Amino acid sequence: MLGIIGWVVQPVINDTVYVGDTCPGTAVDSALLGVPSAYACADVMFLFDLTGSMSGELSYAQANAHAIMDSLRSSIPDVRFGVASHMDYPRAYNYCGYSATYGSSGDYPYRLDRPLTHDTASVRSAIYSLSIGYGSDGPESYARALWEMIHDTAIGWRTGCARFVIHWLDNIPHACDLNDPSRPYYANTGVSPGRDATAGTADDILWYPLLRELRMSGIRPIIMVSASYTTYLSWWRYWMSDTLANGIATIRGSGIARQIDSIVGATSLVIDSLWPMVREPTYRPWVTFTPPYYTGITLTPPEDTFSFNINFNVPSSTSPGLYTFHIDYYRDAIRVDTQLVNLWVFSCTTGWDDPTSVAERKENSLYVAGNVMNVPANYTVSVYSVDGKKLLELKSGKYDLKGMLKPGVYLGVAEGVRTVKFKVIVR
Ligand SMILES: [Ca+2]
Repeated sequence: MLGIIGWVVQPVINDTVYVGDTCPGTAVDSALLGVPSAYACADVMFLFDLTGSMSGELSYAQANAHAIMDSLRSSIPDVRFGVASHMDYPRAYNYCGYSATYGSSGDYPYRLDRPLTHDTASVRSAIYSLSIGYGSDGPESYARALWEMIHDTAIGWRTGCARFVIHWLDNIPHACDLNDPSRPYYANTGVSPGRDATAGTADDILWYPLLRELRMSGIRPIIMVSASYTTYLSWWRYWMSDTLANGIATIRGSGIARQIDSIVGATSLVIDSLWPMVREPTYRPWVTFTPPYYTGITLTPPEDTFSFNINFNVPSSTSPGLYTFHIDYYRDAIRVDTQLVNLWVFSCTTGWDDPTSVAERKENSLYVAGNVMNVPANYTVSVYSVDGKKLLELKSGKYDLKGMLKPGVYLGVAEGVRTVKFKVIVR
């Protein structure tokens, strides 16, 4: 039979050492997770539609790039910025009931202009180096550009930080599934052909699955609809609604720095779902959380706390030893906290593991009784702390551990005729 004797939950959430109890193999503890109502860090991509009608928007963004970044930096301690842009595919398509020339020669459907960086001067210069193209028909390669926000690994999103894409645009995407009359907004805008630029292949991008994927990736779009062409604002509001992409769509206003700062700030108060997960798949069946998640949260500044009961269930076939894994806590798709778990699993044979219930012991055998350990002639016992540090090596003899170790739980490893790992409690 196996049991959990001691585990340590390291400081990220609570600087507390948890000590488990006795066999059999289930132990319970709880974690209290503090969630601040402001972001500690964020990554922000500026994504520009550079088709002909967007020239006023680009000039405005260029003139205000510094103010936007300064404003966000004053409210979020650690924020990085990047730049990407698009016009449309520079060719004609005739697919899923729509035929048109998407863009002109020189247009492109997606380009990463500056990966995420703390260097705001380089971001500003990347925005200044953008230039307006064409775009031909009304719909543009928005689906492709937003898809790349998830799949272009060169962007460099950080796992533990809030993620935003500020997309400056004025039209609607190409995508075959946009033409769905069961939706409140629909139009026939043709194929979004994906990276291979070929219609009807596996990498074609569908709009509604993309909205869901953005949401699942924790990438929150902030759609800045051009102030000079607001026809599609209600469409984007629908697509950004909390059941689809869960982003924000608004008209680009005249105080853009403050506008973006306040949108980003408002998102930090709302959490769809807060949930813990064991990072290493092997250990997932070992742990259950109660509740498994919290949902529909609106935070009250400066911080709210959420508690989880953690139940460890070590499979009966597990070998004794130290098992180390992580519990990650996510707010939506963003990892906000981590606990390191060091879990000792002992051989829980009666008489070895519980010093208070040793029924039979002989003077020349290995036994622990209270704080006293007897090590027989043919054995060496090493005593380890629960985080794996070797503290003692005991040869043959009788030892009062009270004078040798602080009160607590330790691992004993006896090596001799056989090897036994057992719990040592010093009171
Ligand atoms: Ca177009």
